[in-house]
Amino acid sequence: MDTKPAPALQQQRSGMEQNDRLDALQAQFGIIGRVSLEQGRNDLPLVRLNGRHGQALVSLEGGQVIDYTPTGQPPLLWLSQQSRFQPATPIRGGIPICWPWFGDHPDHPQLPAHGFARISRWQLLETRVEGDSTYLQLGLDSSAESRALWPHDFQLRLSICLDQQLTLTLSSRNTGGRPFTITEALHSYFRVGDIEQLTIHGLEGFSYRDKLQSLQEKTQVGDLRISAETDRVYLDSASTVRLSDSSLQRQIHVAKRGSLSTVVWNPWDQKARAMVDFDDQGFRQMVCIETANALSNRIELAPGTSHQLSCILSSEAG
Ligand code: TA6
Repeated sequence: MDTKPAPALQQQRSGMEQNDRLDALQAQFGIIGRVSLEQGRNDLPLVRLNGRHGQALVSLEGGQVIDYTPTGQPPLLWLSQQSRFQPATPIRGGIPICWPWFGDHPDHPQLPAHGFARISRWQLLETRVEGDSTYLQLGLDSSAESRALWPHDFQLRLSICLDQQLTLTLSSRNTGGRPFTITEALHSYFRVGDIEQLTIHGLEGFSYRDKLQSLQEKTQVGDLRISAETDRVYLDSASTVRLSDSSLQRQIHVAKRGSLSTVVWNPWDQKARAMVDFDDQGFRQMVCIETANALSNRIELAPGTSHQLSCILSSEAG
């Protein structure tokens, strides 16, 4: 196992080369009025999806949705203004892809937290439009660099559908000759008006592991309100979570398929200040509700088999 810090999992490109490449991607994948390529901060390539019901912005660096704004509403996702937008560096906010491990690597804590998918350059594979639905598919396959971090062969596909909701499906396929185990998360950062005016429904009665108290097992009693640092992994739960935001007068629904864990995280003030890419007061306008398979909900994949993890995000005023 390579114990050096994670190598940058993509080649640096010159400015000109990047522009040429973006033009080529636009020519191959652009769809007038619905899909376009653009350069984000530090020239990172972004794919903008448009539709009657909203718009979304996806970074090829990390395969990460960084904006989702339903028509007539404020953005649904939170994105730190301090995010660094550098290659091989996690983007703080949106929907990071945590794969092939959630949290610290179980045996090698010096490896990148939340795995390497979110610090890799994903390939743009397909775009298409069907009526009001706009589709995008990204891919990340095993490589010499990834094998240096995790000695398995895989094929990852992220399918994104923008219509009346935003659906992400992360498909993991074992293309090697040995079984492997993954933990994973669509680590969604939701934008709220005021964290202390938010009620989280749908987790009552489920047991969770409290990451702030050595993974102590507890049970959720009633709805969840957040008024301090919170970092919990709810287990064996396939339920939809509803965020009732009385500040923005909005209900957000986080439905899921192929996921038995739901992670709830807010760093609160001290942790937020300690993170250079996290706005000091940003914790007041965000909460992470993560669609995951973590801890005992890990996934074993035999050679030639695959697993799909989906989150379906929707919202309405009220
Ligand atoms: O999902 C919750 C969590 O695991 C927290 O413990 C915190 O570490 C958060 O993810 C953010 O992790 P990151 O590596 O993106 O700073």
